[in-house]
Amino acid sequence: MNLENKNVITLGAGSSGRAAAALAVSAGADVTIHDSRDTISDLPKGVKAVANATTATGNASSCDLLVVSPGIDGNSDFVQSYQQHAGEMIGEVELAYRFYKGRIIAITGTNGKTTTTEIVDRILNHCGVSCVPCGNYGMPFSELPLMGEPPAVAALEVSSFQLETVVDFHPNVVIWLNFSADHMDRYPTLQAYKDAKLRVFENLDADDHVVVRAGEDVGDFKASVATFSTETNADYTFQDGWICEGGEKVIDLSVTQLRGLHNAENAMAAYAACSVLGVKAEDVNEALRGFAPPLHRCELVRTLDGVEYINDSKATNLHALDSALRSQSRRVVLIAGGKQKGLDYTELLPRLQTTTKGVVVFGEIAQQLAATLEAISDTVPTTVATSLEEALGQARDMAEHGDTILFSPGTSSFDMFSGYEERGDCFRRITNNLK
Ligand code: UMA
Repeated sequence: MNLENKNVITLGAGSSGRAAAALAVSAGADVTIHDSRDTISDLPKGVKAVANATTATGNASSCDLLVVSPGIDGNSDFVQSYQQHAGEMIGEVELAYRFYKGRIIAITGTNGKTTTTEIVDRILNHCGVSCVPCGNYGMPFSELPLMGEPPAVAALEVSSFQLETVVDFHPNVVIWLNFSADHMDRYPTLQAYKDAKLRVFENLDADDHVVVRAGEDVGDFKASVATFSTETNADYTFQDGWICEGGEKVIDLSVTQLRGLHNAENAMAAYAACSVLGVKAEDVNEALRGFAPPLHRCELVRTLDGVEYINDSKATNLHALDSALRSQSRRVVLIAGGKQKGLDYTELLPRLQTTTKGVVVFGEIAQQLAATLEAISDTVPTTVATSLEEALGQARDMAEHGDTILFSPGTSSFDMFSGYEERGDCFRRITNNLK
């Protein structure tokens, strides 16, 4: 892409907006970051900034290229005020794609993206293929083309927000892990959320590869397909702690710290995608020895008085919460709740009835959630807490030796925290201070 002397506006001064701006400057563009915040710090060299940006600022601005950060809704008046005088509008992932020369494994799905991204990264680097995890997790994709020696492969976690604004984006391998409701505060319908995600397939051709969970409805595309499943027939299946390929045991997950069937699926998908690049099962076995998933994903914080404390703060939607419940082998006291983002926990009531002995709810959604849980109150009592500290105290009162206190909120954290990491760190800190 030729950006020499082009006028570029990047919307959003977060990590992706700043990385996109740096990339555009390096390509010779005249770049300004616009953000509705009143101060913009850490500007890349050569980039100008406009703070306090509004639709009025957008109406008065024009550019050759508008690059929108994923967290800013492309349908908002804010973005549209800029788009009307922009030669082209794309997202940060599309911009990075136009400059990155390596191969791309694009990893999407509602849950498990980050763990899968980490496993791909671990396998490939162990097998001598340079790889960097990036995108929705790790560094913004736009940082890769600017590296002195860009990696041969980008393990690119892509969110629906990032996929909304792709145009030519064409990964070599796509992993589709799963799909369920999320981000209903951004999308008008579940189908709109899915349509955004499905855009990952739109430029594939016959030389490309798709790794998809068996039974997922992902429509038609041109690429070869490999399926995985812990439940049904597939190219990759799971038996006695082993990933099986064509029915034969090939990867031993018992030597890793990956717990639960959802993590087995993440590992299968990662292995299948790396196989496309020619890695051998024996090298993957070596690569995964001791592998632990990233923090905040069913992370065992400690065991106190025979009670396990598990931090699953990354569970920001109901599918993730359901997966966490499914993978517990002990009776659970659940701590759930957080931001009100239009999710209905009713669908989880049968699972809660079979797995939990009590629930503590907290956050913006607490009262609504307590009302939903009223339907199972004869077997699963619910209490309401006003803080995470209080929630842990109440959960501790309910738990007995041999139980698990599972912190798996099922929704986002932004009502009380800056993100799921801060929320999980807070849970870990309080837990570690318990006497
Ligand atoms: N902003 C405005 N006007 C608005 C809205 C926001 O100016 O109307 C500004 C904010 O003031 C802020 C900036 O936009 O300065 C934030 O942009 P952003 O939300 O895109 O944040 P980034 O820091 O660029 O982070 C984004 C992703 N964030 C989101 O998709 C919400 C990060 O994913 C990603 O890691 C990063 O780019 C690098 O690629 C985070 C995330 O929560 C982890 N993702 C969602 C999820 O996983 O559920 C999809």
